[in-house]
Amino acid sequence: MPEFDINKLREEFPLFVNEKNGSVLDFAYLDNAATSQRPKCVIDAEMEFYEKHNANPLRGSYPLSVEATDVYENARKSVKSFINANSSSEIIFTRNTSESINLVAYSYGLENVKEGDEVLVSIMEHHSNLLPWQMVTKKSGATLKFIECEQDGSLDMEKVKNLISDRTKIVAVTQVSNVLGAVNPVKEIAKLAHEKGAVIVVDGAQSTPHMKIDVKDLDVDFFALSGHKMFGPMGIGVLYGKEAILDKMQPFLRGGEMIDSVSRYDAVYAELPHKFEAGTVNAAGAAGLDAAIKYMQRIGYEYMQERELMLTKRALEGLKKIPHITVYGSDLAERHTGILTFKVDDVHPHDVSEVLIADKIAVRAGHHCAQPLLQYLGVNSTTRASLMFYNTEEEIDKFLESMATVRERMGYGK
Ligand code: 7TS
Repeated sequence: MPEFDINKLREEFPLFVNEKNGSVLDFAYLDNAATSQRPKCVIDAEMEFYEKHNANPLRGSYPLSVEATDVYENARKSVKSFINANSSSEIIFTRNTSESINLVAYSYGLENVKEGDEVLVSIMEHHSNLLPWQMVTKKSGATLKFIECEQDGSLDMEKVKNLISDRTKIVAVTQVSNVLGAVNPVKEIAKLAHEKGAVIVVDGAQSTPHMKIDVKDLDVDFFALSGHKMFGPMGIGVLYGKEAILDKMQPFLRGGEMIDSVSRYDAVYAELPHKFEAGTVNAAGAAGLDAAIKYMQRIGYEYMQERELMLTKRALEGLKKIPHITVYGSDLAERHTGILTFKVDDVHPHDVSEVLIADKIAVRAGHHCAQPLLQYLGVNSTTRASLMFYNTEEEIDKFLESMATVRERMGYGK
């Protein structure tokens, strides 16, 4: 495993470097589950597209447009290898995970889910992997069913097995919960879904920054990810889909560059993946995502995971020592994927985050776009710290020191 100097690695992130004096910023960014920070190579790649290759990709045959197309299509190849898809045709660029899942809901869900059918989701879904299925089941007259999780955030596979029946058409689950950090056994769920003839849609927004994804090994039908959560740009996401399924689906959006030919009243759609990419694409974003993938490959999951676990352990063990704090989900740092969601007795989660903000620590408070999970946990809102490998022990200690003062500063004593 390569060894890196973490301070040197942090210097690759412009936001961690104070522009004025070149020293590292005195600011702990612990909201990585909302969006990661981006290394300079990603920002440069995006800028380089506009500075050196800018033309509308996939259209002109003049050299600049061909270059733009190459940048865009090379990014697609990069994503294909990154998640081990069979072919680049299975990689559709979208804006983000939300759009990817909506694509599946509109183009696959509405066509294939009928009255009497069932769609199964887990209770820990982000709204992005819930609302589209609410829409599909409401429009089709199908039933939306929920897999509830255990106290530690895990799924009881016996319960999952019992919930998947011949009526199940779609199983939509997140690989990693953005609230509990729990990792769901998507490979096993995919097997159960396939045994009953259902397809599985996996929300990979929170998993891709932290673990190797192999869609072939997982045998999932659809997999969605967001560039901005994995060191890439905002506004670029991916939908992976098995070619045989994507081929049969109708387009989600219609317009420029997604056609083969058009007559007055009809159109023949383009082949995959362009059938699903209407209008001018985000080529600069794709270039940035390509750079993010190369960045992750340079650092390696092994190094990132080791650091994340060390930091998560430090934070979790530290929180456990402070009275009146409850951390949701597993007792084990290994099961948190760097995400720690917690409450402080008597103190509103937004007040907790205000104390942390006053101490220059950025966390998120609220329902984290997973309201049904919070209702299931019996809370309205929580505070969440989410870590990335580039966080430091000093930042965790600063966070813990601040957390130890929350109740006192809010007038509840120690
Ligand atoms: N799925 C999961 C599991 C997520 O955590 C998020 C974003 C999304 C889907 C949506 O991703 P988007 O790129 O389409 O916006 N989660 C969060 C969060 O936890 N805090 O801010 C955004």
